[in-house]
Amino acid sequence: MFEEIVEGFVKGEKRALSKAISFVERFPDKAHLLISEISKKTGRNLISEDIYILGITGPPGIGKSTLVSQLLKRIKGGVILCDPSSVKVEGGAILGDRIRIHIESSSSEENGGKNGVFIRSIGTRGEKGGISVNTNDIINLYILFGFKNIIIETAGTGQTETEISKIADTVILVLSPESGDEIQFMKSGILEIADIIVLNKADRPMADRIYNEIRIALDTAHMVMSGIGKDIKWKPPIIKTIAKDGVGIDELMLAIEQHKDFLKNSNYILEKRKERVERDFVSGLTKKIFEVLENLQIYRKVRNEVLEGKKDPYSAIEEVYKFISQKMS
Ligand SMILES: Nc1nc2c(ncn2[C@@H]2O[C@H](COP(=O)(O)OP(=O)(O)O)[C@@H](O)[C@H]2O)c(=O)[nH]1
Ligand SMILES: [Mg+2]
Repeated sequence: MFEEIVEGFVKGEKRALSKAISFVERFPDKAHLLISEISKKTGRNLISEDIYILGITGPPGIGKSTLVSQLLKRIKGGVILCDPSSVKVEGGAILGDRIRIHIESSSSEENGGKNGVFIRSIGTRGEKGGISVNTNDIINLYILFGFKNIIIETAGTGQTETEISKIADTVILVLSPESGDEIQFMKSGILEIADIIVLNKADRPMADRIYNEIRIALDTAHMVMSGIGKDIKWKPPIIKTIAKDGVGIDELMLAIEQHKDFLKNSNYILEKRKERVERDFVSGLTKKIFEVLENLQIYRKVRNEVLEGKKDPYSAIEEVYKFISQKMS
């Protein structure tokens, strides 16, 4: 069933990669079947230390996509754009991002670029904030395809930012001179989210004032964390950029390299890789087990009794659990 996709994938055809992504998006419950086939054929290691995942987060309109397109002039790899606005605005938002990145990046070409860059926009289906359910599958497909760098752009709400820091090795938090409120809101949380802070739209008035506010927020966060005994070894740099004009991108690249070195030296990348693969494994398996459960007569019977108010959910749990453990022992 997957032969054509798998064959093309192994040959390094971007059309096959594109088809594989469409498949996992359309049939999430069968995604593991396709990915396992591909994984067997390519033999690539999902927990390799050579892989680097960069997350870019921040409010909509702050310049994330513009930054990504600038970075793509210097980094090659697979890009995932999680755009929550694409849920509401039919087609338009996705297209907008694609076109902007397409035009501004000299090296990118959607679906079939020859320069080692591949960009995919995905809707988020209203999931928590900016990260789609399929993000991990797509990351794994990129890794299996052979990309060493993966960039994920996600529009930030508080929750998404924590999500992205679980997935990405380096998280860039993008702010702008208009972000005063956000900085107040985040305060000490800022250190838990951001490895690098970008102050984009530095061409706008008040950029210096906001720069200082971020500096103070970071210092305070640092003091608070040290105060509660947390040993903070990495202090996020603040990089001023004008993404639309390519200003500050070299400095940003330097900060990215420095953070990468920091991670490598502290053995952190491998740990993160393992955690990600474990999460995939456990959540995938849980879903499968639940499918089995839903087909059990006792589950459906007990569930109905709970819904009809005939049984309390706590004893219902015990009843189903006992049934299953007896069957399995
Ligand atoms: N003034 C100014 N505008 C920028 C800058 N970077 C991006 N923009 C503009 O901000 C708007 C939103 O950019 P976009 O990259 O789509 O933001 P995203 O929603 O965070 O991905 C676009 O019109 C960009 O041209 C900048 O450094 N300065
Ligand atoms: Mg964008």
